Amino acid sequence: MKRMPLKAKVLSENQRVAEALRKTYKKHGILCLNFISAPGSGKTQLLESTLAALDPETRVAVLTGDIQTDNDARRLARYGFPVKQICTGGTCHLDGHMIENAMSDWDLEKIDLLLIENVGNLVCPSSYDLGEDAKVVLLSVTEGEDKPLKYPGIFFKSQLFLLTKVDLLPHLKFDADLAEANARRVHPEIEIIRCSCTEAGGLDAWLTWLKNKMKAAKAA
Ligand SMILES: Nc1nc2c(ncn2[C@@H]2O[C@H](COP(=O)(O)OP(=O)(O)OP(=O)(O)O)[C@@H](O)[C@H]2O)c(=O)[nH]1
Ligand SMILES: [Mg+2]
Repeated sequence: MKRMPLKAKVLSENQRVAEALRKTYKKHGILCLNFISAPGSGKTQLLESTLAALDPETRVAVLTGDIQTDNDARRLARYGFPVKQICTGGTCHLDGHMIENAMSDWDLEKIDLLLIENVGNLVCPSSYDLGEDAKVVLLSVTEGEDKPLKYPGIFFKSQLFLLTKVDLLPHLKFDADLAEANARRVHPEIEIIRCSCTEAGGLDAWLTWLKNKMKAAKAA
């Protein structure tokens, strides 16, 4: 009998769990977004500002992955929505089992939007389907315009690219148009939004995208 390499085995087991998660989200009418970036690109800050901006009646829940510490969950829990930290204990990505376990004591009928902050890493999380409706990749303006070309996997798989911290552009030699063109070389249809969590209105386009996505999910 031909033996399957271990990595392929792990990925195919994850795929099985991801398909089950996808069905679960569909059954309960949950829109799930998986946020991926290098450490420090601003995932937690974006989610904090998003939770602060959402109507308190929005039925949103957050899972946040980290190798160590529950810092991010503590930051996110301040907004009054259910939040759980997933500590991976060294693993550089979240997988389907971790999501299943973390949600096991949540009443999924009470959730319309599930936001998952992945472990800070631009490579490993891209291989692990979490059953999400869309991956959202973040790249901040301090990271270099070439990153979509150097880490094409995640830009290829993401529906949306958020270029973060654009309030810093006046202080940097960063060509935002070039970064976006590089992302489009990898994934011509990728949607791109420039964001800032420190400027008034800096998240308006992102919040509109999110609300439209929620409306579309409800109508489906
Ligand atoms: N100037 C500016 N700083 C920002 C913005 N968004 C985030 N930051 C800062 O960037 C730093 C990292 O932000 P985090 O939200 O912790 O980044 P992260 O991607 O969650 O990091 P990990 O969870 O460690 O991967 C913090 O000091 C934030 O205050 C922004 O829009 N503008
Ligand atoms: Mg974080």
